[in-house]
Amino acid sequence: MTGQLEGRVALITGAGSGIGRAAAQRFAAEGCAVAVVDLVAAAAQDTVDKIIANGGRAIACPANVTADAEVRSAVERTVEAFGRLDVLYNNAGVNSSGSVVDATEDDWDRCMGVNVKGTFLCSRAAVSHLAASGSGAIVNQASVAALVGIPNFAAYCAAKGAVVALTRSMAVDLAPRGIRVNVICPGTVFTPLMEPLLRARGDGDLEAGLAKTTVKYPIGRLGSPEEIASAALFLASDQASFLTGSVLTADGGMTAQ
Ligand code: 1HS
Repeated sequence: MTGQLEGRVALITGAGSGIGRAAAQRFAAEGCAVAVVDLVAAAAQDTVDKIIANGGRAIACPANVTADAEVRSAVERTVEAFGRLDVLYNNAGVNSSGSVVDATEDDWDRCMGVNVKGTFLCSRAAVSHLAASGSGAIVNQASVAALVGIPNFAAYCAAKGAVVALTRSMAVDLAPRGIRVNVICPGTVFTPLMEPLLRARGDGDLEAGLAKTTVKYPIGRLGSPEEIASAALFLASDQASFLTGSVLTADGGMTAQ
């Protein structure tokens, strides 16, 4: 590893599993102290234990990203522990089920709450610290679902589209404070978030669902959490110093067709 985030501090939401955990581990390996935020305390602690076992620095901050008081507490704990905050990776997300015909209101509210309101609340709580760092960066997590219609995924498509629009809004508003804001649109990665969708797509057969999904990807496979973490690292680092308001697809060509 090359120390791309040496001396920096990052807060990563949804870092108890999947892409968030991979990013927490990668950022730590690049010299970054990491606040691991997750709804599930044990999952957050597990990520922290893995980082510390590899000689990195991390703390667990269990929090619900839709609850402002919990979000603010996680940010303040991070700054107390590590003295600063340079990077916010708004990775926490949930999917949805159903088309506009049959999606439920509860499903819609939960999906918009975690994906969109969570991004808003975490960003709002972090802005003053990111501005003070002098190298502040926010990385938001959207999806290819922000760019193309995915069947039976109405709320998720809408939520991720909103995250892209919010990213552009934040990029404009926060540039004068020295904070860059960019968004990743990952294609499908096999994570706990995706497993139910893939299983449903295969009528209960996960392998069949995976096969139906893989054919959508010109590169011939799904992504890995580590590949999305690499994209996040780039956007968080000084390597991306002229990027703000950018929408980075990391999707094996899925939206290039
Ligand atoms: C959940 C993730 O953001 C991907 S959206 C679904 C894309 S695909 O499986 O229909 O190619």
